[in-house]
Amino acid sequence: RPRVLSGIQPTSGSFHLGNYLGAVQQWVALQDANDAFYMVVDLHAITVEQDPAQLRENTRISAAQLLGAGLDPERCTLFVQSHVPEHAQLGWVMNCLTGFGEASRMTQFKDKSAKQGSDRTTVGLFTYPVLQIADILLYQADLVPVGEDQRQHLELTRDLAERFNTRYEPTFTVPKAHILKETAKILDLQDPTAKMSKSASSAKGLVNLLDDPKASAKKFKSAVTDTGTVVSYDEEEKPGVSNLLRIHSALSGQSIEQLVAHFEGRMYGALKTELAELFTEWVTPFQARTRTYLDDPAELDRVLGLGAEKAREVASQTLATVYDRIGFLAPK
Ligand code: AQP
Repeated sequence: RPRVLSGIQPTSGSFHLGNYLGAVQQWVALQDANDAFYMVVDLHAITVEQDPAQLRENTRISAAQLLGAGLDPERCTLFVQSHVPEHAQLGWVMNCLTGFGEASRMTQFKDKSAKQGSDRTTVGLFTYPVLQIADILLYQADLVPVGEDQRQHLELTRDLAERFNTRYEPTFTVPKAHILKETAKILDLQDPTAKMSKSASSAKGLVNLLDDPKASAKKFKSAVTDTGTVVSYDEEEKPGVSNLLRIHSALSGQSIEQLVAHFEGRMYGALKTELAELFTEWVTPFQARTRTYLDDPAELDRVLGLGAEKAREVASQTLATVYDRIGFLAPK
């Protein structure tokens, strides 16, 4: 069975709708036909300053949301990145194989560091894509389900896998990004030229899954569209309406064509109201399931403990092979 690997940061407690539709929904869909490994990437979270108690809490909340969204620990391996020390270990090796210039070309780093200023930007934020390379290669992943913003990092991962395989000997599977066109870039509800993002979106543009559903419903109803009235799909001319149609389609399972036909003769308000209802119907049981895991910390710890054990079995083998191939003396 193909191997799947992906991760999500525990930085803000609640995931947002972009995280869910761009990544987590795919994770759930891929867990049956594949050997899937999913993790809460707390090592990545500390590339920006975190409050320790909050980070611990957010890591639990993130794992609970993944289970609430439908990951089943019987059908996939769910773990916390820092529970598997091989990530940091292979990360160092990959740092030493990555060119400073090629890492400097990562647009996500350029954008984020420009916003933060160089004194507040950590070296960790700079090498974050390199740690991500280690995350993926440790598991010999074939497929990495992510949103569009990760495409460039996946290209770098492929380059580094090939570089290692050529410089030493074939060791790593060269992974492919699994990016679904329709949900790869969910847009800010108030600024449909920008992606929905926890750090850049305004409160009204960002739909957090754990917020009061009534507040989220209001955000859909006041989403920015355009001055037209006809509900049709046109990413250039109607980015706001098209974004709402893509979200509806991903939540309802109906195609965009079916939705356009369904809304024929009705105005944007009808789409917004229906989407608000659809989201509420989905998010209410999601929140209840998430809460049951949060209310049972012993069960959550058990799931994450088992996951880390399964992950380490694979990760430690890969790391041992890598250490041998690069010429580290084995301890006796
Ligand atoms: N708007 C989005 N549309 C589709 N997919 C998205 N992802 C993030 N935003 C969107 C995908 O979610 C997964 C987890 O991402 P992460 O843990 O790296 O979260 P993030 O990138 O920190 O989320 P933000 O909101 O994008 O954070 P900031 O604002 O800090 O940059 C990934 O697969 C990502 O592609």
